[in-house]
Amino acid sequence: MNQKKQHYLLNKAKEAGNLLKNHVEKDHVVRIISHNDSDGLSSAGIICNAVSKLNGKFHVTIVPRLREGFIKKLAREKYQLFFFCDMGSAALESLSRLKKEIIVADHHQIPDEGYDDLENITHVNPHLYEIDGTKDISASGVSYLTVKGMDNKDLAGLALAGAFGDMQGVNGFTGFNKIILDEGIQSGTVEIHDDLKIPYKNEEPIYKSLAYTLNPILPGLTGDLEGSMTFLEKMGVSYGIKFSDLSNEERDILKEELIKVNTNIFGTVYSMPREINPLKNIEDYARILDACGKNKKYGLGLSICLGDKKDSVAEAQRLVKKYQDNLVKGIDWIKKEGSVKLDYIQHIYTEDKRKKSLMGTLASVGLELKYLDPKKPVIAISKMDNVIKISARSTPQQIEKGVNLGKALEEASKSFNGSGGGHNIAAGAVVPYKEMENFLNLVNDIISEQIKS
Ligand SMILES: [Mn+2]
Repeated sequence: MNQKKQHYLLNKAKEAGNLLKNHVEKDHVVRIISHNDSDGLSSAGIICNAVSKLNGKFHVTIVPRLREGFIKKLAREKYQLFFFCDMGSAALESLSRLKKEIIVADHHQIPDEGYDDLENITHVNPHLYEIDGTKDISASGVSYLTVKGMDNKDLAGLALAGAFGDMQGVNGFTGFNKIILDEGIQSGTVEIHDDLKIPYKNEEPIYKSLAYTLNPILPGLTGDLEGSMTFLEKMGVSYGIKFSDLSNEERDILKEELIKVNTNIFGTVYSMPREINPLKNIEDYARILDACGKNKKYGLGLSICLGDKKDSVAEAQRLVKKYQDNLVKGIDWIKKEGSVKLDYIQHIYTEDKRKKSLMGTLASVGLELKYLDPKKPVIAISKMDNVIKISARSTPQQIEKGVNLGKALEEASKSFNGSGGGHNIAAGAVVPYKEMENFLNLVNDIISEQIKS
């Protein structure tokens, strides 16, 4: 049963891969459009690597959302093949108007209405085969499946980085992600070992690494530089040195104490032995791409994926530092300010430029650290000129009760001339600023319906 579904997805991916190859062989420049997060950047990176390997050319654009206006602009371009990664499944009708051949490699929910087989679109999406696109495969995984048959199994690690970016590896990889992991291990490009799952072990002093640890969350340490210093001082470990410079004995003490804070801190660490630090650690790789995306340095993110390691990584790390600094401040803000509560949802709001790109993360971390009410989905709002950008986050417990944020935001945003959608656990939307109150009330009503039905 399960294997059959997997087989269908693999076949579809292969079909897309063959189409890609045919176009490259005809010397067509592949027009790649992808999303601006680490999954989107990894996806684009995977396709670019595959096209390069075939000695083909590509033209990439990274966007935060697939807007109608942008699709219209694409319709005027002369390319023969458009390849959409990490987006497109919700816009098939519009995309089909591009009239050229189109591949959509996405893992977002597919709207109930509006999916027909459109002749010029090869649509690769796990949801078509009842495979879970929120935890079993990300867009970078779908992209990897598309090109892996062309001698690209070395890209498995990059596919996993994208999965981490979409929070899929947090409790171990399952489904297709596990298959991709096994292929990476087999090809010798991915390794696993048990260790402390803290970021930037070779780059940052330990107290900072601890404060920057989000997966898993470390109560009292995550987002808290002082808390982390005190924690290390108490056990007699110098907080100012890097984890990689600790003695074995110190590492053991630290491990023991951290496990008391959160047992999940010790577990499988995924690495790519052929990469340089910090890309070697696949989760750090994902964090670096994320920082590139959030700072709109898409070219930088892609060049890292494409093999320009040293200079690009150094530049990306400066972005990471800035990002981590803002993150720590943001968590402190959530801790102090909390959220505004409605009956079924809660919201946080900012006009601060430094917080805007962090709101989704702050919502997740706030829920996990219980600075926000873990029983209610968080609607995180950033004001951009005359619209508000929304990142919504829920928890597995809320989903079990029926919460589906992707559907709620899609429906509510449409009612106010906005757009939105995503996954049950995480979703996004954009709506006019003047409709903010109405929008929140409608989301509140929709969530209440979801829970009751
Ligand atoms: Mn994604």
